[in-house]
Amino acid sequence: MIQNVNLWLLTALALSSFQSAHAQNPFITNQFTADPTARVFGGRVYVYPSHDIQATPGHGRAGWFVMEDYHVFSSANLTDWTDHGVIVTQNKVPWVKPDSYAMWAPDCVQRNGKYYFYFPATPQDTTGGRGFRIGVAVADKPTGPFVPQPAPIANVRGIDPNVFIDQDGQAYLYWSQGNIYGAKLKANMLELAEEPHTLGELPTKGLKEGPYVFERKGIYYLTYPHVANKTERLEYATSSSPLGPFTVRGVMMDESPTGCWTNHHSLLQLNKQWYLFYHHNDLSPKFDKNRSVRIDSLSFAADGSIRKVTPTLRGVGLTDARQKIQLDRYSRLSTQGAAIAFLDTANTFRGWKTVFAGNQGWVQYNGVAFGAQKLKTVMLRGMSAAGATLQIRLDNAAGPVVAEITVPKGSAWQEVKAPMRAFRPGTHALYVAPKPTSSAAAAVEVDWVRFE
Ligand code: FUB
Repeated sequence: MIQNVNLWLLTALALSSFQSAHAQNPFITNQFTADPTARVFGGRVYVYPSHDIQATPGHGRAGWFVMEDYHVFSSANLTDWTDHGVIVTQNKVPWVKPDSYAMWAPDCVQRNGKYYFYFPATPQDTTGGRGFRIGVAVADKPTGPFVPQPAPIANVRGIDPNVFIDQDGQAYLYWSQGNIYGAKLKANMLELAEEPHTLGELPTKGLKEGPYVFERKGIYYLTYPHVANKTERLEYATSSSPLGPFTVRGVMMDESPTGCWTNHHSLLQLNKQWYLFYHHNDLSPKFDKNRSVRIDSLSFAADGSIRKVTPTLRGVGLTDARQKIQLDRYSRLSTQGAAIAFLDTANTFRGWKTVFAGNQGWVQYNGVAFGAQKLKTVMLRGMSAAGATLQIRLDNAAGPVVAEITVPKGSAWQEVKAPMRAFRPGTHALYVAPKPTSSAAAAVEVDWVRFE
């Protein structure tokens, strides 16, 4: 089915500069990112993730999470993302142990024109006990500069801060440390207004962490990763009040089929569509502590229950036909004759390719915006040892062939072009497959396709 698109996305796409095309999952590919908290400030989406890095001698613990700073990313359309750079770093927070590399999952909220960034870290001063504390940094803009408070929040020990501001203006801080805790915040957003509550109606077996609370139609949703079996899955509970009592409702996202041990999420509603931001280890399949953030659409049933989200590579939003369309972030892929591989296994940040092995393979990529202005040419980056011709159809296997494009014989990547046979305005899926031949089609690899 063609990607669900709303008018807002179409407008935003039309207005955007199309400088980059990262609508697909993962949507940040210039670094490892995890634990995404997404917020809308002034009509723009901001994502505050953790920033995983690799341990090097003397910098972080090998085989574990290594995080020294936070970046913030923003987008007007969930398709084109801007990295605004580092906003908080472990060496510049007065209370944080500078070589702890433990800047775990953060959150950021806006209140009275100020932006409050909440983050967990290891303190220098452990006289009150070992373990994580939670601090705040304050800015006038969502991208900073953020000024860290001199000390962590009193009476809070743990990780994964999340702040919810109710419609009556009361703000609540949630966090985890074995259990999930919550407490009212003072109006200054920097101190607890009461003793922490343990949100005790949640599962007692298996780790719970990463709370994210929101309200919809008078129902308060407490969502959290929980290890019910082997790895974390995303679950939720509901209540008629922000601090419970909560009733466990079910699973929003199953355990990762590929074994990424953590998951961590946030939810966002934008122009009537809900989205789930979460993470997976796409760019580091062999080491699940180098993660990457993803987005997929989410919906509610009439009774307020959350429909389970199936993770996709395609993600959300439209892809402009004039941008490089990464078919490897597919909507559908044939079970035989087509596969996805890294372009360069030594540098996964270079992305993926689609590998067609014969006549049976095909790939479908939904939500390509062709616009109204006629496009005449298809460009493709491909490689084929024996040479091969691909057919590009619109919508599905039965759709019209809009181009046939030949990748000449060769052992290097080539950018080839072909005329478009037909132009259909609007939004379509692309369906790409080797041109049927009487003998087995030669293998061909595709990095991207675009139109001009
Ligand atoms: O990113 C470090 C930790 O992994 C987070 O704080 C947890 O929620 C889990 O995602």
